[in-house]
Amino acid sequence: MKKVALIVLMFPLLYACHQQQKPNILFIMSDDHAFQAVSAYGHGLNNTPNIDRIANEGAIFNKGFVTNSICAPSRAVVLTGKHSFINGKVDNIQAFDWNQPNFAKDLQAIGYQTALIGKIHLNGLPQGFDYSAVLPGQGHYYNPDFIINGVKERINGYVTTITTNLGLDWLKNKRDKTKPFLMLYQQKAPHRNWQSEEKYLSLFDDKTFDFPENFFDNYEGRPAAAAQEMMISATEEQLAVTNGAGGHGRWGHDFKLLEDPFGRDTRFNKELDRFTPEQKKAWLKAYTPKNDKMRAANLEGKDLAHWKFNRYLKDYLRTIQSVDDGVGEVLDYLDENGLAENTIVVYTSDQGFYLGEHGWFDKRFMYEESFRTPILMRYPKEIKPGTQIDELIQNLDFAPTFLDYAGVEIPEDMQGESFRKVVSKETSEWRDAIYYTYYEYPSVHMVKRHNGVRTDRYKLMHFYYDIDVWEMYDLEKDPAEMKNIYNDPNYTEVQKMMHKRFEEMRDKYGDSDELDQMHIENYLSHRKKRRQG
Ligand code: SGN
Ligand code: CA
Repeated sequence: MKKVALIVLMFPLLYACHQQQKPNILFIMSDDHAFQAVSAYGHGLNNTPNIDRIANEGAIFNKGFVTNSICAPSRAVVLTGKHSFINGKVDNIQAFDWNQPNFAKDLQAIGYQTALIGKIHLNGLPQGFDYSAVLPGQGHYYNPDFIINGVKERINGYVTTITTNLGLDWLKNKRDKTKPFLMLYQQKAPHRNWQSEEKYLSLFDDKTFDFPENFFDNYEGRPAAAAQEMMISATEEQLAVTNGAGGHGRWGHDFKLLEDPFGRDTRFNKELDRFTPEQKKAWLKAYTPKNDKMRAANLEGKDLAHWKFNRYLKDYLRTIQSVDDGVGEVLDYLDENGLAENTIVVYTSDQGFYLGEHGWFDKRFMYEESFRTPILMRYPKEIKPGTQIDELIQNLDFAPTFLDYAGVEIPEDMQGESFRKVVSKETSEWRDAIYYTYYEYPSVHMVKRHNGVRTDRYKLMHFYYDIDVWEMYDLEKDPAEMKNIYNDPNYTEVQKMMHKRFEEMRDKYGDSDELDQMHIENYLSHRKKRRQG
């Protein structure tokens, strides 16, 4: 009898202990962070020692991909574990339905305490989070507004630092320490227009970066690639077409020639108005001498392209340095509070980015640099330090994976799969193909609608709507995707096989020509309404 009473008495305690056994989840996502700019991937552009720590003490994913290479849709895929055409958030423009299930809601339901901090880029009040402190829309780099539990307030300072501080404050002071936690800690950086923190304004000044090999691409055999508006070094004619619409790299906004020599692009000057006098002073001090030197050099042709490429890349990498600092602070907090062992840490981005490959910045295309995304993951209980993952993993898989770790049954209609056993190396059984869709067209950067399938070696893509073009690549022979081998007689069998895989993928995930057509109609009517309203 006594024994029974004791067990009954101890039950809440045992329950609490059991709850604590559930792993915490710290999901770190930055915006537009190319894997080429995470030093753990070995490209040698920059140093990200804190992000690298996650891989050194855990796993690095060499074939991590998104399903739709653009911000808001990617976030919707992460939350729901469903492709864009199922969760409904196909582009940055149309609304996201927060009423649908998401993995944060599922974790909340079993007693997790949940927080969402930083950029989310989805309209409406986030659902599934006990605490949220988010940027409205894209947010600002300097003195940004935040919406904290639904209430807007301006916070002075630099956005990356503020986001980190909000995250640390939640971990230290707002968290219920008896509960397992889920924290989505999501940075705005390194999103365009790459405004760095004051202390990094001169980082890389002593460095010169070489063009990637295919910077001067002629887009032969790839008409959709030729039609984009995301050139780092566009001609004046190209700039004139897109000026105002924000496409190709712009003198003021992107290259920060504080006054546009052609007198058109004053948007960046306007943004400086947001700065405090001290911030502005630091910026002018750093940029004015560099800009004067550039103007005096009267650069042309390849030299001018090289200057633009360097200005772009350095600004981009500078913003990443602050992201890395923040990761370091949060990892230190876990260490110092005995949380490292029982916390799953993921570092990723909402998609990849072009750092001059094909002459570009931005993303959207299913070509590797933007289709891929960095994924690094640490969980000492199950992942060995230095693990390399070469399976085809997608951002679609995060939700079911986290639910798996938390011991929640994965809802049947989630389309991703748990990669828990892949990353612990308990299984080598995994999918051998992945599916991709992109919809936001016509829009900024003018990347045409397309979809496709990628296997370990080959990629088949279809561009449609105002074009009907297939592309195919042999990634083993042509990793830079410069030669479209669609209809190449040497690949007839491969082409047949890839078409079959493409149809299989569309069937498996529930995509179709009818859905594509519906998205086109929705998009056009939405744009029309916006123009009228
Ligand atoms: C803004 C950027 C674009 C970028 C989109 C989407 N222009 O429009 O370059 O492609 O956001 O980015 S900017 O001049 O306003 O920075 S996303 O990450 O939100 O998808
Ligand atoms: Ca993005």
